[in-house]
Amino acid sequence: MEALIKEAGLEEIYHKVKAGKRLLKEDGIRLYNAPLLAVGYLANIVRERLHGKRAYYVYNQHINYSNICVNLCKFCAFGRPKNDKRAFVLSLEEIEKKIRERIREPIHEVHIVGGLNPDLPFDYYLDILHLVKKLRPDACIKAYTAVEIAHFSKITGKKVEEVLKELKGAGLTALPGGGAEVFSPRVRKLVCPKKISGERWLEISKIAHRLGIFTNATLLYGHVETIEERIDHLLALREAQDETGGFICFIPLSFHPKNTRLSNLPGPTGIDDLKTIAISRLILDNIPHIKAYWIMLTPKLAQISLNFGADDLDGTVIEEKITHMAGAASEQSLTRSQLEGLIKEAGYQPTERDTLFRAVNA
Ligand code: V47
Repeated sequence: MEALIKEAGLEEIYHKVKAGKRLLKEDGIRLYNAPLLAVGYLANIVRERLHGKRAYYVYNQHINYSNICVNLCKFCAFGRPKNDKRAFVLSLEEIEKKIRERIREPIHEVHIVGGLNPDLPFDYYLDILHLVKKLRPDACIKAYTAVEIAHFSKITGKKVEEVLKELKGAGLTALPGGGAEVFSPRVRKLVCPKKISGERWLEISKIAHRLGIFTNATLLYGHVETIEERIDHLLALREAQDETGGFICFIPLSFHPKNTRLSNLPGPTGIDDLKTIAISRLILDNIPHIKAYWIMLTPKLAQISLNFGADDLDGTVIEEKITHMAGAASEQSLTRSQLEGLIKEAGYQPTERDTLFRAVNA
């Protein structure tokens, strides 16, 4: 056993990790109080057991169709009320233009999300999928978080099952993991009181899984939540995953305070970012992939995360709004060779993938 595990007093957790045994809530809290390198060492055991030397990325494009939102969460710098002068809605023609501008690029995923717009009809969302499918028949479409799905169900009066079936029929591949925030009702009351509950978010994800739609999951950390609330969030995801097996990837989202109504908060430190990635890898023993989202972490920290439990860097991205409106200093896009360079330098083999983590040949 490494001296750093002994020095950190993590022998018991080390033995569990080595034996593939499930960690408990106390273990998670313990790990948050342990030295970073010891936690990273443990997470790397699991990361390499699952993925060996592979590290994934996707050639993708983001489309944010509207920033008009009725929830207006305190941590969000993207959402606007509909009468705000910076409010926007993309027409189908504008979306078509964005897709066509990149049509010669080998994009394997189109990631589509937006605010909860009170005026757009459900057909608009179906039409986006039809359009993207028509223009890019071979790309996966990862669109509409569980929060948007709840909104579609509300505006149509249709059951979540029905909404999801129609979206799937129109070309949807998977749901992105946004909107989970922190499941704790205390935290939601403080930072996103109008958003669906954590229980509802989990329920909608599980309904998607039962319909054969895979989904991602997130945790927005580094604002008003406690360490215990973070661990409880991870445990709730692990329990849901035991039931359905439908989560593909977990993405810890590092809070960016700028231009939000929580701009008085400092946001997470680098140590906190890396520990959260590592502890997510260790607690979420049943979710295959952990993403270091470089847009939020910066490419530098995302690269280091590959040695701390993460196995995926997300992708090329191209025009991201949600984090950049909240002050992210990272680039709008990275090229395939930049992503591959980051991965190789961290000691891993770049593996280009699609939304479902199937390897693609460039
Ligand atoms: O739902 C909003 C969060 C999410 C801020 O599934 C913020 O592959 C930090 O979910 N600081 C959107 N985070 C991003 C997201 C995502 C990104 C990349 C890949 C995938 C995937 C999902 O970002 C929102 C919210 O939870 N968020 N504001 C902020 N100021």
